[in-house]
Amino acid sequence: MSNSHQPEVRPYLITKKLVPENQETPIHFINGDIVSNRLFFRRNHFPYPRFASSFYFLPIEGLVHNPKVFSLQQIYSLPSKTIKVVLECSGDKRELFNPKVYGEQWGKGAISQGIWKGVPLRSLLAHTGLLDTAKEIVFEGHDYGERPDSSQLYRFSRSLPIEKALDPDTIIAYEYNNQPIPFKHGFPLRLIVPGWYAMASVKWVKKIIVIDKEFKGPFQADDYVYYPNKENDSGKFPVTTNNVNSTIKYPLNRKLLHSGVYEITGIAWTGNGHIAKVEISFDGGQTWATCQLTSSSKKYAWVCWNYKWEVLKKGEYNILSKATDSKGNVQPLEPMWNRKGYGYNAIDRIKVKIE
Ligand SMILES: Nc1nc2c(c(=O)[nH]1)N[C@H]1C(S)=C(S)[C@@H](COP(=O)(O)O)O[C@H]1N2
Ligand SMILES: [Mo]
Repeated sequence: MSNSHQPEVRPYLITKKLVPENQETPIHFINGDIVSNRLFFRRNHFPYPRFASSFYFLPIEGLVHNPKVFSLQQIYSLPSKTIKVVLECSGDKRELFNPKVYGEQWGKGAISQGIWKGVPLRSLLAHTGLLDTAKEIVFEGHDYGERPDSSQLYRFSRSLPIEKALDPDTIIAYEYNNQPIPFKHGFPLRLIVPGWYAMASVKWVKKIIVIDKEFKGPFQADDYVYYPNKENDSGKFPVTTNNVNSTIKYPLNRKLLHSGVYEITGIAWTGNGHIAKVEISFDGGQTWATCQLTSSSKKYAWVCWNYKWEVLKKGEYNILSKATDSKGNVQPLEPMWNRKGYGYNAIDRIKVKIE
């Protein structure tokens, strides 16, 4: 409980847009490794869908031996898997790109983490079988609407290559943090693709279709593609795995502090293996010290880290954090600039002044 003379104060989401709803997590005020439903970031392309969840079935069709329609009860009764997963929007930290890019100007909070429970997609596909010609699996969401570039109606749909779809950790989830998934996050069924940027984790899954070619929907072929060139599409490639990354949570950027001892805290995450180490620099990256990881580093989850900083001398300090993952990926000093502003993962940087 807070001081009895003080009303309780608590953080809120940071509003970027209301319809469709885009709000970011106040990441600097998230303690620990589970983000409650209330503070989970929200990213939508369309207004929320309307459908009757009491009459919900999940069809799997297309290039399968036995097309099937699963009821929610059937899905709940199959052996489940529970995984702690970071979901990070590929536009997280977009506002930090230089030169600037168009698109929602996300700060550092288009990311959240929690515990997802569901049935491995491969268990459902084991019931239908896959034809030899199967190449990709398409997930259609219930939500639809117009895109900025046309008046045509599109559904939010994306595909996965067969290998990723059959990964035992790719699940059709029905619970978040031990509760039914909140409606805004995909109730009753959401695809969860651990290790990939969150656009892959399709909410409100309506239908699963197996196809024999590359899916060309606009959320696959136009958006969520890295375009390294400003003027043309040469060198483009799809957004998939989360880049190794870290964020300093405390102190806040541009804080005025007195000399003393501070605990600098943050998180680090990767889509490749797990976080191997996090380092911190106070001299613009010339020398690095190792941070302490306060939780064990697990695949798909962020790790919390801290560093005890004793600072006596007045002045301005640049504080940099740099994560390395178990596959040897290291955060770069500069991000890979791309026209739509995806995958920002440069070394995190704040500035404080000791006075
Ligand atoms: N059906 C559907 N699924 C979706 C989206 C969407 O607009 N519709 N947005 C995607 C994107 S880009 C992100 S970052 C995450 C956001 O999930 P959240 O709103 O639960 O945080 O959902 C993904 N899945
Ligand atoms: Mo996203």
